[in-house]
Amino acid sequence: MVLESSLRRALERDEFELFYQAQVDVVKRTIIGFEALLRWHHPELGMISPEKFIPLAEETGLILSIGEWVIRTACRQAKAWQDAGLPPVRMAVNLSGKQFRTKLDQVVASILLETGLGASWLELELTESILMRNAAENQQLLQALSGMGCSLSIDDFGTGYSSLAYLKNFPLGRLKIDRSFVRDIITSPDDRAIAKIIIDMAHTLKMEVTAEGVEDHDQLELLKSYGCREIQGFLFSKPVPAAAAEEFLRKGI
Ligand code: G
Ligand code: G
Ligand code: MN
Ligand code: NA
Repeated sequence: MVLESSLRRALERDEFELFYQAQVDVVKRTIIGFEALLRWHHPELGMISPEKFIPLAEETGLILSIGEWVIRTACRQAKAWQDAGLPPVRMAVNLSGKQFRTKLDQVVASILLETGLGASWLELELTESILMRNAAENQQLLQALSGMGCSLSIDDFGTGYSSLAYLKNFPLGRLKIDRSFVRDIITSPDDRAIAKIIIDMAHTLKMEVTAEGVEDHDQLELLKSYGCREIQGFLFSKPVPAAAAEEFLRKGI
């Protein structure tokens, strides 16, 4: 398949780029982190969404080398901003299920060593499906990553096949409320109830919580009134290239 062969060459041809979306402390109105989001500039097709090529990367196993590139590039960027004297921020990276296997801890450890980024600045976003499978092996990996100081969060929380047991069994620091619950939060009492319950549950379990997909002030104010302190969404910023993200860090959002 054509897309597959170009995906194979994309790394060596330097066609990937990370965009960064701000995560904002809504009380202090400061950026406390960025989520790194992968972009592929295909030479003929233009920009291709990760929704299209991540599944292909997973099928072909290319996700391992691409995923490693993502972690390295994100860590390097976070360290460069720190070295430039900008306010230090957390860097969140999405992990695919295929990446989540033995030796991921070693991969992450060597990238942290190589880039010089402190482990506590790196957050790994996991899906519920990652957390649901082969518990024993997973538990070791999660403990190893958490033990070396990385933060772990659950992405798209509430949309997967969840078991609340993993919230107590695994060293997870943050829930990210899926944007499908935020979208209609003003008009849908059900979505509102779900968002509120996730926020309360996170706080009860001494976890942090981030609402995703916040696009307007009404959503923001409602989430704030529920005690959600951190938001990510187009209201503050879309995912942007590194230079634009750096501007936000310099001038504020
Ligand atoms: O910004 P957005 O269109 O980039 O992201 C689309 C989807 O692709 C999201 O579900 C996001 O989690 C996923 N995604 C973006 N970047 C990466 C990445 O580096 N690795 C993995 N596994 N998924 C990513
Ligand atoms: O699955 P994950 O949460 O990693 O994916 C992040 C995706 O959500 C990216 O595609 C990003 O562009 C998108 N996104 C982030 N903020 C918003 C928002 O406020 N509105 C919408 N519609 N999408 C958003
Ligand atoms: Mn994510
Ligand atoms: Na999400």
